[in-house]
Amino acid sequence: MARITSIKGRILYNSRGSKTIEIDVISDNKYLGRVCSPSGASVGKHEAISFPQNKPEKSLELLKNNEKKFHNLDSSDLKSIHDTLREMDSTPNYSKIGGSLAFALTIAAVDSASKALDIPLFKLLSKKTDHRFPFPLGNILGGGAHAGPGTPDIQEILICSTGSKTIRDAIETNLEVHKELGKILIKKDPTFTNGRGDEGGWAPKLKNDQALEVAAKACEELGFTLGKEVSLGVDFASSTQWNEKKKKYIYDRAGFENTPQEQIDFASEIIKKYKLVYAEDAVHEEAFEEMSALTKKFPHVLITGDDLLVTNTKILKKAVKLKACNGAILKVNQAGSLYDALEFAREANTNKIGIITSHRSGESTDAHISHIGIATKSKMLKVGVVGGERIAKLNELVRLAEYDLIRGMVEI
Ligand code: 2PG
Ligand code: MG
Repeated sequence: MARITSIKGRILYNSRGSKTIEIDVISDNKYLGRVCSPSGASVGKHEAISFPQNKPEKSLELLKNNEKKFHNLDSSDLKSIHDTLREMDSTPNYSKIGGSLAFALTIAAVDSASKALDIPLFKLLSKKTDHRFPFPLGNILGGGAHAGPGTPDIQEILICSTGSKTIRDAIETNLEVHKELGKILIKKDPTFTNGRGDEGGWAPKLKNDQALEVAAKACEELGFTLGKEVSLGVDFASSTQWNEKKKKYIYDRAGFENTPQEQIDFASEIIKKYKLVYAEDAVHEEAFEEMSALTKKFPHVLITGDDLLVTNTKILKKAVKLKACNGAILKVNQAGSLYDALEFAREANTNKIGIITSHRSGESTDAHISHIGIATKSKMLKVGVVGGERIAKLNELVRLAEYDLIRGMVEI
């Protein structure tokens, strides 16, 4: 067993250049666990808040005043660490200490324990022996809250190498499609600047349908059949379009509006036409009934809740009751602590809801979520395709393939 001997925090910057915090947890005076907090741009209403009063400095000040409470705790004992955080902040959304502190401190503690015990992090988090690789799911074309005016309203068009038998092949296939799409975009518009959105997906001046067309074309030009060797996914991030007053989805950039029923039809058309394997937040974050309709209609597509569930076990229970999804995004910082997120994963697995462990649009170069994705039996790991902070997570998967501890890819 390793015991926490010190905790320290600092202000750093995420991939968007915004301030964030990094936490060092040291066990037995020498084993360093280090984690930097990510943050979202399209944020769910019920997520843990990042920092009290939006000030990372406040979280660090609170940590400094309470650091001793964590000393001597077993750094692998997530429950005790979580409970100690909860003594500092019992609000549902970590409004006192900030979800970023809960995120970084709990993951840094187990990171430190994994070093002290010389066990890979995923194995420390899940003692089982049947670990498998999740399929990488990566943003190849971005719009919405992740890219500027002129790009599609739809936030993310994603690629998943559904036919791959190895993690390296899955990563390389995603890279190939991303690259091919870049070539197609420049051919289509010679003035295209190679601009990319927050997550490394191309950010061209295209409407939704044109963007989907070119994404499909990139797969086909490489000789792939959609829905076989590779499949497309979409994060509609529909809360961005939802206008509560008008009770309509406003597609500003494309220039149309959808009633709730038209939105279901809009998403259904896209799912069918492009043989999507994955559809995230196809309706807004409180539209449980519409999500149920889609889940019923497409039992073989991962109809996934992100803003809908915000990695919150209570909300997931409600969604399960209403059959509102068959896929669940897991973002530790939406929940707050890693303990909260693992509870969410347990609930999802018990109810056969496919887990998609995900990055945030504002990221660090940490790769802990690759381990968390394996430990939670995630079907997919949504971490982008290119960009240093995205590739760091994919490269970690390649390293992990060297161990004989992981047996191939999960089933989707
Ligand atoms: C999402 C995420 C990650 P953000 O909506 O799924 O792709 O974006 O981190 O901005 O919420
Ligand atoms: Mg999302």
